[in-house]
Amino acid sequence: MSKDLASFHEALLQSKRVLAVCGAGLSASSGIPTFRGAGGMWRKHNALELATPEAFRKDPGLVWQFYSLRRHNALKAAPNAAHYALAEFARQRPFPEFLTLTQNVDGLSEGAGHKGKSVEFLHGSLFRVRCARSWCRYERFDISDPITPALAVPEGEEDGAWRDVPIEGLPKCPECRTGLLRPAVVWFGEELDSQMLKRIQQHIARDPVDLCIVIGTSGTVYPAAGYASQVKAQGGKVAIVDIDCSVRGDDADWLFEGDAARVLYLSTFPLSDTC
Ligand code: BJW
Repeated sequence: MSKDLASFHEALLQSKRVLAVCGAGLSASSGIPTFRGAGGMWRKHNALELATPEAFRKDPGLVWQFYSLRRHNALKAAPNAAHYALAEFARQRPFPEFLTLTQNVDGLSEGAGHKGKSVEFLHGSLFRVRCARSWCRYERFDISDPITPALAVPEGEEDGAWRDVPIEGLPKCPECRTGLLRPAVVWFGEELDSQMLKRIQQHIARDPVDLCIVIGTSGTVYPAAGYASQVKAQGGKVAIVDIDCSVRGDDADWLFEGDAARVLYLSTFPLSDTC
């Protein structure tokens, strides 16, 4: 395992196919809390309580408040140098040479201009909403803040002060008129989009990926957590960029400990001139 930026950069330039797998640490320096690290929002509010279909069925008001707060904070946040570096690299090395798989739902990659075939959003988006009824196909892009008056985040309460929101105050499906809308994100136990998973598997299987860069993810949630091992098993190299590498990197070829924005901007993509 190496910490040598020069050899990593050389490998990046030489690689015909590069895969980036991103997690919450990518957006940390934009002020978006991670899930499991220090200050992670789910320390105060249990993940299993809030990010499951069961939680939504039990208390949609609580779950909607959690997501309203995150929509509000994400709309105020700006992409950081890491988002721009990945977007710039995608422009220099278009798909299929470079593919990013992000678990983030905050819209910051899109805000940096990272869109199209070069990026797959594994866990959906905070800014898409869909009908919670499985038989109703209604879905839309929605950046309204608040999404309903009852879900407004009171000024000074951006850290989250929970209150009762009656079901009448939650967004309703305008199509079937019987269901509530829900964030179009992937909760624990829910299937990721099958077409997207197929595209990713075909991409990895068609021509082996030479280099996988794992950025700011604890690597605890599947299927995202499995892609680096898959690349490794096919003979590719793996680099990890994370602020805390203390429990990581057993099979990584490079390990860079630091803020993703700083590491990616300063060292990984020195050719980027947009950030
Ligand atoms: C920095 C930094 C800085 C901080 N710079 N770094 C195979 C084996 C075992 C279990 C399963 C399996 N396959 C599927 C499962 C079940 C389950 C799962 O993985 N469970 C695990 C807990 C074991 N997976 C699923 O249910 C998935 N569905 C699925 O596979 O369907 C089929 C199926 C179902 C059931 C069984 C089998 C098959 C769906 C997973 C959906 C995850 N959803 C969430 C919520 C999304 C919506 C939302 O945002 O609200 O996704 S959970 C949460 O975790 C969120 C994240 O995207 C995801 C990953 O978290 P991430 O990004 O890694 O964040 P952190 O906080 O964990 O880590 C941050 C990292 O950044 C840390 O390392 C920090 O050090 C670092 N860092 N600051 C650089 N400045």
